[in-house]
Amino acid sequence: MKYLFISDAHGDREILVKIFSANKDQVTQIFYNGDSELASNDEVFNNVITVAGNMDFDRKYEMSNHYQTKEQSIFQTHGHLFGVNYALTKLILAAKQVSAQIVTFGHTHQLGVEMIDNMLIINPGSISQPRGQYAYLGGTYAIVTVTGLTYDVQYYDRQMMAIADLHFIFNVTI
Ligand SMILES: [Mn+2]
Repeated sequence: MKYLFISDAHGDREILVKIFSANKDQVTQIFYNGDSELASNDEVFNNVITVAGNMDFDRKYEMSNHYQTKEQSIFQTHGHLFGVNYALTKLILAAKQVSAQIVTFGHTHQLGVEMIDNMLIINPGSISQPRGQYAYLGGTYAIVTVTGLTYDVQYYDRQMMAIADLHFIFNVTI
């Protein structure tokens, strides 16, 4: 299974068209984590799972999603409702309530990935307005490849080039 996570384009529709069209047939599912500032029914989001960001005023967006398949349980939300600028505690508690294996969010515009309590917690960063130590990359998204109990996490830049320093392997412990 391969999942593409991307967030916080803030009106930069063209980059979403580019990345989605290049990847839609290559991954199992694309998740857009909010703050597109586009309509929820924009055709760019066809077959993409979206959530509302604090800058999305279309009320048809979901505030969070629980994606559940036979293989995977993924909790997706933008993050502002869970105070992710301050701590991940509330987000993690909500994810545990749905027995999530992967938790994905945005909002901070800072990429990050770690395992907490056997859950992969991933922020793909902002594709258009990155902040923090990786802002120089100009924007990022991430692809997670799940093989058995292993998560392979690769971040990409706006040119869809893999960033060598941002490749991580995590294992679920049983
Ligand atoms: Mn944002």
